[in-house]
Amino acid sequence: MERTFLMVKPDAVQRGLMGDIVSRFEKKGLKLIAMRFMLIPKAKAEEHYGEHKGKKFYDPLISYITSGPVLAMVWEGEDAVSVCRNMMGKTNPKESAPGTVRGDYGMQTGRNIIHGSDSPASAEREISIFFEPEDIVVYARTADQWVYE
Ligand code: D4T
Repeated sequence: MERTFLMVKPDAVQRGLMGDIVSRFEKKGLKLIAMRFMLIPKAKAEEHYGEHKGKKFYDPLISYITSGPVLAMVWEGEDAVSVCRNMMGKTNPKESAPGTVRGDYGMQTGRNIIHGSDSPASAEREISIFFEPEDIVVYARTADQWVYE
């Protein structure tokens, strides 16, 4: 099983979309193993988006992601990274397909609703920024026998 890091961004929290977004991943068959509603300290935001430092959208991105609470989560499932990326849609919500989170709710890249890890290695790095190992809830989910053959 693979793990991925997802985060409902401040715009989606303010717009009351948390429940819908969590529900989509839950209904898909992914398993929630950690969740934290939080304000991101600036240093953590800078660590998370370190690869974008120096780009023209970096400062607005850090302001945006620290502008209000976010819902940080870890989800587990077969190929969880790519499954979740497909459900999120393209980075620019104007180009995201209807039926995806960004395609259904977003209008601009700078307010694109949700973050999701882009590889298993990124997932591992991002999970360690937002969660301690003991925050991960290990449990058997009985419905898994109806999700996987
Ligand atoms: P995140 O990381 O938020 O899930 O987005 P993506 O993985 O889909 O896209 P990304 O890493 O290329 O961009 C990170 C973050 O920066 C914002 N952004 C990006 C922006 O404001 N302007 C831009 O031109 C780009 C490329 C949106 C997402």
